[in-house]
Amino acid sequence: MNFFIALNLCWNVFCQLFDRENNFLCLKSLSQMENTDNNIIPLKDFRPQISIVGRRNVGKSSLLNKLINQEYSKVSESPGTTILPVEKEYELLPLGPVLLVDTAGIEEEGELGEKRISQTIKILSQSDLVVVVLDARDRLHPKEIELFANIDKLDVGCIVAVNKIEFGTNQRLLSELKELRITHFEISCKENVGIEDLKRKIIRSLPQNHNQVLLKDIISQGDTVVFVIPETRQIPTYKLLKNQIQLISEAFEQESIIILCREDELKATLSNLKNYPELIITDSDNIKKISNEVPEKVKLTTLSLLMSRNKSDLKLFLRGLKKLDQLQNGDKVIISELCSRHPIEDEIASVKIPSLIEHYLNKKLNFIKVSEEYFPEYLTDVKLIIQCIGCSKSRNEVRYKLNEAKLLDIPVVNYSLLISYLKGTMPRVISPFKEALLEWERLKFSSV
Ligand SMILES: Nc1nc2c(ncn2[C@@H]2O[C@H](COP(=O)(O)OP(=O)(O)OP(=O)(O)O)[C@@H](O)[C@H]2O)c(=O)[nH]1
Ligand SMILES: [Mg+2]
Repeated sequence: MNFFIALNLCWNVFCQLFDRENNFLCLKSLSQMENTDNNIIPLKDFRPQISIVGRRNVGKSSLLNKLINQEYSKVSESPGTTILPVEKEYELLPLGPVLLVDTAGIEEEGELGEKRISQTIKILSQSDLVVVVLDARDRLHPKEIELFANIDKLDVGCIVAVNKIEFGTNQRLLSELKELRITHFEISCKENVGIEDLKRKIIRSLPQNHNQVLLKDIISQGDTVVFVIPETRQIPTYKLLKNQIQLISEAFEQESIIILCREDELKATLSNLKNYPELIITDSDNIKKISNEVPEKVKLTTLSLLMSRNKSDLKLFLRGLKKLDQLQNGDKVIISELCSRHPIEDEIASVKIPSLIEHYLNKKLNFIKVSEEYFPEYLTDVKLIIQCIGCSKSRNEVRYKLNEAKLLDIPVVNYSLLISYLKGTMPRVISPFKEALLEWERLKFSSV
């Protein structure tokens, strides 16, 4: 037990030494920390983002100003006033800090207009909630219908505000919204009508659990968790340290017992226990071996799957995985790297994954490795995206990348789920995650 108390103290120190900007543990001296602001947590990552979108001149900037009760974003009667996104950090009480983003209008013509639209689409993919503003006098514009379709693909929360209602509301607009099963709020920024109700709706609609946990929600008080420390010969220790510490800390907070051992100590560790542990966490590389050694009734998963779940959406990846067996000779598959600075990941992307897939399918595919911030526009007819876990990226950065794939309607799976599948350890590795397991059953995978 003393070990855990010591560990908890260490955790507090680690938290202070931890450079969140790079998501690495930086072993800086305390004096260095005092002299630099590198250890400041970028607030944007922890604030839910609410984006205000819509056509030009509908009153987006007026709404932002009404929500914060300040003249912050420029309002004018000429369409196209907001050209670049306007961000405002704000305490939306009683919820807390949020980031409000006012955007350029979406229906502009020409090259510049297109640029602004794609900028707005990128903003959508970074949003936790979107407020679409419509003009009460008009019918739905094709660009607005396209906007709703994109929001739908992203699975992001959306509130529709019909503004300028003092002019009367177009009945055809109302029936078009009804047809699309879109509920709306009627407001007037000019007359200050409906703003408070809209604000309350925004607060209620923001997703809870903005900062997800790695382990806490799948273990209970008194559970025993065995964490098999992965072989760190090739992977720099500092990269894994952060996640290992988070796991240990969450188990500690949950009043679970966590036992750390090396792979070659697992057998001895298990035989020293009176009962089997509730959960074993290991590494993708040794998952097959361990799953053969440990009885089926013991839940087993990998650290990378816990991280994937924390940073993204296992259900989305399962749907992408389903497409793997449908790939044909010559099909284009993107291997998408977010953390290109580690040579080991380079090797996984360019060698390990392609050869595992080609061996499994017995087909020759056209693999394209992409490590840019956004997928290049020339990428057409892509059958599958294989996404890295993004271990050195924040949850939001991974989410933006996945949203891009969603907007392009391309199925996406990530490294850890794909490797577990190819190694024949599915669905066992998702056994601790109820929702993912249900999705697996719903998709009715053929057994590997
Ligand atoms: N009558 C009336 N006018 C409004 C209302 N809300 C905004 N306006 C006016 O509509 C015009 C456009 O408002 P903005 O807030 O600049 O609209 P926007 O959507 O940000 O426009 P762009 O930045 O050009 O895309 C301004 O003249 C506002 O005063 C409203 O509820 N009623
Ligand atoms: Mg504006």
